[in-house]
Amino acid sequence: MKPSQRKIKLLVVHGPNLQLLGRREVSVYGKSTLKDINTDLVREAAALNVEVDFFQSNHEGELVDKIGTAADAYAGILINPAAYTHTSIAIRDALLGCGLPAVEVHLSNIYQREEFRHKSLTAPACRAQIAGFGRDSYRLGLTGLARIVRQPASPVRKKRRKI
Ligand code: CA2
Repeated sequence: MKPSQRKIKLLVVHGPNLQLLGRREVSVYGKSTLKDINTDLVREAAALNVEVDFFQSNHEGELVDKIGTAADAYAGILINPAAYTHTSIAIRDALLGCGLPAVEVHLSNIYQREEFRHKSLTAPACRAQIAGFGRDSYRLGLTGLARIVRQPASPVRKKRRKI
């Protein structure tokens, strides 16, 4: 199989405490579990003709390691850094360093919540951010990421000759 015929693979990264979804804080994050969200993403990936793998960790270093090696196997990253969104320079640097396009997603609208959630350290390292659509943020984020990954690299502009 030619490399160009290989299916695009995208990595979905879930940050700390997201494994608790659907069991606690239901009034804020809804009833859906992480498994439900991953199931949505597998279905959406099939419709988009891409593959998805999942990684969840409560540990900053593990998230950094996974992002750091992602370019070996994946064409892009969909990430909910959860609380690390607001604190982690390490994850921001890993996203910038891995060279892959990333899309940040949040279940809640972080800008409507406590002030400390208004600042995302990781979003500037991502091509886009989607927040506030609940479980659908992930599906919408995956669609956007697939579009970004498929976009042809913009042509290098030819320098004009001085006349
Ligand atoms: O809205 C989001 O997706 C967040 O990334 C969720 C994070 C929060 O720290 C961010 O500010 C916004 C929290 C994820 C942990 O979710 C829990 C679910 C159930 C029980 C406890 C935490």
